[in-house]
Parts: sequence; C-alpha cells; structure tokens
Amino acid sequence: MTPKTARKAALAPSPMTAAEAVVATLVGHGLDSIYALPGLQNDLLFDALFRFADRLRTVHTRHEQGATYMALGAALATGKPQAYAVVPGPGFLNSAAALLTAYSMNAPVLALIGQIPEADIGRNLGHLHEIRDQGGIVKRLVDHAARIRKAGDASLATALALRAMRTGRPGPAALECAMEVWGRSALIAVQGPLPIAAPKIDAAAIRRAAKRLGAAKRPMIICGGGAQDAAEEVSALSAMLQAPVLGYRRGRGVLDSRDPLSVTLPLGRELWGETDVVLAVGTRLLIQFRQWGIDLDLAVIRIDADPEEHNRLHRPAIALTGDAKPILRRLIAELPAHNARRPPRQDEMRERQARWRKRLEKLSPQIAFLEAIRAELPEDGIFVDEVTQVGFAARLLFPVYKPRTFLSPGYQDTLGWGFATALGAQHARPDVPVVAITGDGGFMYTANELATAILHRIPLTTIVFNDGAFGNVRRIQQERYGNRLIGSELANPDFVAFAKSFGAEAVRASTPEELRRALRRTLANRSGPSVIEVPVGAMPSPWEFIFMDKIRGK
Ligand SMILES: Cc1ncc(C[n+]2csc(CCOP(=O)(O)OP(=O)(O)O)c2C)c(N)n1
Ligand SMILES: [Mg+2]
Repeated sequence: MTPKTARKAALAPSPMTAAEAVVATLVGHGLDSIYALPGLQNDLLFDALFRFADRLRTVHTRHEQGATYMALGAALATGKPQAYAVVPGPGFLNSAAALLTAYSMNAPVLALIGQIPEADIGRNLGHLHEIRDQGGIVKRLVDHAARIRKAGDASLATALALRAMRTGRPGPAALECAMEVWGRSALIAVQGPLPIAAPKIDAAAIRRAAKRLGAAKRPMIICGGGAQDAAEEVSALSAMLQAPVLGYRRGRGVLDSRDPLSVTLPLGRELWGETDVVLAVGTRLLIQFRQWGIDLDLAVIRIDADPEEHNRLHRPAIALTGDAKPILRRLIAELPAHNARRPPRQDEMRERQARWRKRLEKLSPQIAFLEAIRAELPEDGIFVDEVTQVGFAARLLFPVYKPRTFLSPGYQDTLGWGFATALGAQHARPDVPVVAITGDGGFMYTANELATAILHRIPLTTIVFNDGAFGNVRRIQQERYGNRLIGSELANPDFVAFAKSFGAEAVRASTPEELRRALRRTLANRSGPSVIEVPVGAMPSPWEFIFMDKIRGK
C-alpha cells in the first residue's frame, strides 16, 4: 500500500497488513518519525515502514535505549506523541529504563514491541528473544498496553493507545504484535484520532478556588511538568495574584525566569514557609510535603489531570481534575470578582532572589559554565539537563525563558538519559538549537548514538564535563564515608578524539570563556553533531540547596 492509498483508506476500507495499518494510523495522527531498531520479529513492520518512508521517517539507533530516549526527547520537546519500535525480549528490556523515565515524566511515547509467533506466546519454548510474560512486564511499565491479535484490530488498537497517551495523566503506551501477525491482511479503514473526553470542570470548585485565592494574603503557585502547556495562564494568574511561581526541574520555563515572580527551589521553600494558599499545577508536591512540611494554616489547591494524585500525600482544600490550561482559564475568569487589591511584590522578590543568588555563588565553576551556555543559547533554544554537577546547578539557577526549553529527567533522575534524549529533541525540533550537558559518566551510557547523530545529521551540541569520575558519588564517599572511594573513579576516552572518530565536530574548552567561543561555533554548525569536552575538577556540593529542612509543621 502506498501512502496515497493510505489517505484514501481513512475514508474507505482497503486491504492492508496489520503493520501497514499501524503505520498508516501513526501517520494519520500526525507522527512524522519513528525511532527504531530492527530485527526478525519486526521485519514485516519495517517493510511497511519502507513503504511509508516518505511520510514517516524511520530513525534507527545503535541500541534500543537510544531509540526510546530519542522518542522521549521528541515528545518532551514537541508535546506531541512519538513512537519507537523494538524487538521482544532483549530489545524491549534494553528500552525499559527509558520507558520508565517516560512513564515518570508523563511523556506520550508509544512502544511498538515485537513478539514470538502468536501460537507459542507463553509456552517457554526457547524461541529467539522469547521472554516469560512479556505482556505482564510491559503492563507494569505503562498504563495502557495491548497486543494486536488480528489485522482488522491493528488500526483501532493503535488509535486507542494514542488516545490513552493523551487521556487523563498523559504517558507512554505499548502495543505488542506477534511476528507473523504484522503480515496478516484484512480490509481496514484507518482509524483517525479518537475524541478525548475531558473531565467536566467543577464550576463550584472553581468558584471556591477563586475565593480562596482571592482572599489569600500571600498566595503562591507551584508548577510541575503538567503546567508546561499552560504558561500564558500561569503567567496571567501570577500577575493577578502577585503570586511567586516556583518551578524546579520539570516546572521550569512555565514562568519566564526574567519575571521577578519566577523562583526556584531555595527561595521557593522560604515562600512555602510563609504562604497561606498554594495553587499547585501539575506537580506531585513530594518535596513540599515530605521535605518542607505542612500544617493546618496552609490551604493547598491542586490542579491535576490524574484524580488519584490529589489525595496521595495530603488532602487538599480544593481539588480540580483535568488539564491545567482550561482549568486555569476558568480560574482567571472567576478571580477578579474575588481578588483582593494587591501591592506589587516584584521588588521584594528581586531583593530576595539576589540574596539567594549570593549564597548560590558557592556553586562555582558551575555558574560560570551555565552563564556561558545561556549567553550563546538563543531564547527558544532547548537545554537538556543530566544527572551531573552542572545540571544540579542548572535546575536551581539556569534562566529559562520558554516552556519545553528545559528538559530535566524528573524524579527518576536517570543517569545517562541526556545525550540520546537531546538527540530526539533536536531531531524533532530542527528549527531551534539544542544543547545537552552531561558528565563523563552519563555521556558514556549512550555515546554510541553519536553514530546515529552522524547518519541522520542531527545538529546537537553536547557538552561533556569530564572530571574522571562519577563525581557525585565520589563526593558523597569523600564527605560521608571517610573518603573510602569505591566504584566512582572512571577511565575515559579522549572525548575529542572519540567524537571526531565518528565524524562529529569536537573541541576542548577549559574555561567558561572558551566554552562560550566553542558554543558559538558549534551552534552555527547545522550539518551534524558537535561535542565540547570541558575538563573539570571536583565541584562544590549543591545538596544543601536541594535537600532542605522542614519549614512548616512539626
Ligand atoms: C541509572 C542511574 N544509575 C545510577 C545513578 C546514580 N548516580 C547519580 S549521579 C552519578 C554519577 C554521575 O557521574 P557523571 O555523569 O560523571 O557526573 P558528575 O557527578 O561527575 O558531574 C551516579 C552513578 C543514577 N542516578 N541513575
Ligand atoms: Mg563525572
């Protein structure tokens, strides 16, 4: 079946294979790429991908974790569903840490996972890539999993998975398909996007929330990843309430860092200690409830797509279920009738931010490197964070100007996610530069995907901060375990020679000034990947600014 006939098939059923139906359904839902690694069980799927090559680009990687992180990065950078395909057993397990990360980040990533012959699933016969109860393992990693059993079900199953990925709390979904079922044919009408039922907004709860916020003395807004698509609304509400907005990791960039009311963790904690009403938008509030504490003087109003989230740790004063954007719009419409007259808090916030900034100065050289990056990365350029010293500092103080431009791995803090995730972000957003930072430890998890970046001409810039160690672990061993160093020292390649050997542009930069100059050059190179190695020593600990004591409650 050609892509043209696929378009027709959306109107009238036509004969096609299960694999063609799945691919046509992806195309019909607006996907333009699939990240994949082939193998026997998926040969028929790849043959369908070949036929759709002009409408769906197949980006193959060197390891399944690379394909999955790329799909994740593309999903985070665009906010749109993305897909990856892997063989069963080892292929699927190789993708699992990235799939887990996608689940933790509520990222809409569809896993297409091969299977052994249908009749033998569950029989433990020793087929190539057979794994006991693959379906059961998959089911525990995602909220929506299914197996395609018949060609006639393939398109609807795909559309249902894609709908589940955007319904309620977004997140990944998975479809398995036995190797021969991919090739079965039927008369199929390609299923377009299914309507998504949005939860009804509770008008009475909106009114109560508006009254509560309107009467609040020192309201505060806390944003998580669920607020990324509601930046305008958060900004408007913050202005109406003169409420500081805390974003950390996944909530950064919702309110522009240049707004004096935009704050990060340490000042956010101080404000948590003073506030009487908190509006929490798409965030778990784990740090707040577990580290900073809670008491009866604080009313929490929650907006969350997942109704289960509201009461997990603490019963909120008001719970609003649904997407942040429409709920915030209703709140904004309701608030003026109840809002107190509010003196501006900009000057106060500027002053308090400056005080914290002074204390954060001890995070040197992290700050100077981040300043070099910010100076060269355009406003809408995307920064991809890692579990590394400069990353921990970035979460606290890297200025972020727009939503979806600060990609940080959320609560999993999966070491090694960054480089391949950034490749996916850059592949999906060729219109803006993407910069990945990583430690030498994290980079080597997926550095093999430099080959993917070369082959697919992905112009990502990666900065490798090389301290010859799992530096974070080493510092903890030095400080808390009497300098008994174990498993934290690293032998590294010459990263510049290594990257060059793939055909990437590569340079070494030893100072922030050199990094800035190098970035100017690599960001201008849009033909392929670049690596900048920055040799560094041990860096001061950021943890006193991240794991902070209780400030409320007993
Ligand atoms: C998948 C995974 N494994 C292990 C860890 C634990 N861990 C956190 S930081 C770190 C070391 C990071 O080393 P590197 O990337 O070189 O960054 P550095 O701290 O040296 O800047 C490790 C092993 C983790 N977060 N994730
Ligand atoms: Mg290191």
